[in-house]
Amino acid sequence: MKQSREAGNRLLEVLLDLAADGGHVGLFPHERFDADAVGAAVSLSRALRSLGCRSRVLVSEPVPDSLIHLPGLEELVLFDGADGPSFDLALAIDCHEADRMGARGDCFLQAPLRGAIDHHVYDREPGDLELIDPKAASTSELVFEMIWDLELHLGRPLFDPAMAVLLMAGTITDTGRYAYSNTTPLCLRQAAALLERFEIDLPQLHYDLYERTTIARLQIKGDIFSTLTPAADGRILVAYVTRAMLDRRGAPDDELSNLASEIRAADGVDAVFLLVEGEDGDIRVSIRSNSCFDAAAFAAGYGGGGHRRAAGMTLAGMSLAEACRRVARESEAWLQACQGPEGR
Ligand SMILES: [Mn+2]
Repeated sequence: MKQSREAGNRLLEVLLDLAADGGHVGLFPHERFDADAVGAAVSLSRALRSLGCRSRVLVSEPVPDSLIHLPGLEELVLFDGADGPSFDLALAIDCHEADRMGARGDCFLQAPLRGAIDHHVYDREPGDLELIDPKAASTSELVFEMIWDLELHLGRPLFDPAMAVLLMAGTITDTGRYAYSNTTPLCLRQAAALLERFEIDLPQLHYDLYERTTIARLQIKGDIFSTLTPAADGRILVAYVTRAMLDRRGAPDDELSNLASEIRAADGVDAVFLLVEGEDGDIRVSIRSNSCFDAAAFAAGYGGGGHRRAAGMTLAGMSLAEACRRVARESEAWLQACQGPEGR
């Protein structure tokens, strides 16, 4: 906590210094960005420009259908793999490592000053400009605090209506609409402050984030649910989706991790694994847990990461069937280790 406050203060000082002479800041949300990564990045970028910085949000992929309703995303710059722009300061947003950035990683590493704003579990000593607080509900929560502090320091408003929607969207989705155990009093106070200052169409935002769907999405959801296989007497559930299943429905493969959260609601379930076959043959695994099962620690064993109750990892060099068997077998052993054979 103390570390993150100090890193936050150092970051603000560096940003104010850069703003004084029009410095160039690059913001790097993680690959396959979600509402939190992009909401935090674009909000900070807008605030930085208002301070006098040049600022750019570099992404690896176009905006997915599920997020096109968000304001301000026209400023995202799609990294084309050629020589990236050079930045005075590069910030990882909602992640802390270049290997979560895909092809943009080298561009990030070339910046003379690098930092991060993130709330994912971190397993080494954070650097001077790494504001990392795993207790924060979202990266949007951390960015809100930074912009708030900058407003106080400068004595003028920085938040705008687009940031209000972006930051709310980031926290709403990362907390499952203020329902998951990562929900903090602070993020609720932030929501109140934003609602007091701006006209936010909350019903529309919730509809866009949670209810709006397509026939293909409903169909693929049914297909995925029908693959559900219990292990450990139903305390673990494994589901999967192949490329062929997605192609048959013409369904995109974003937002699928929400289904893992939905599956977690089944009675008596401690851990859920949703395996998604990627275009490159790698298998992306979303993990959700309810109990002592530490999803982030499990994922870390495979080079993944995240939070205690929601994490992700990638498996390569094995078939989908093999991957399903492996996560079922290993997670059963993990569950026994944390709960004992008698269960909870
Ligand atoms: Mn996040």
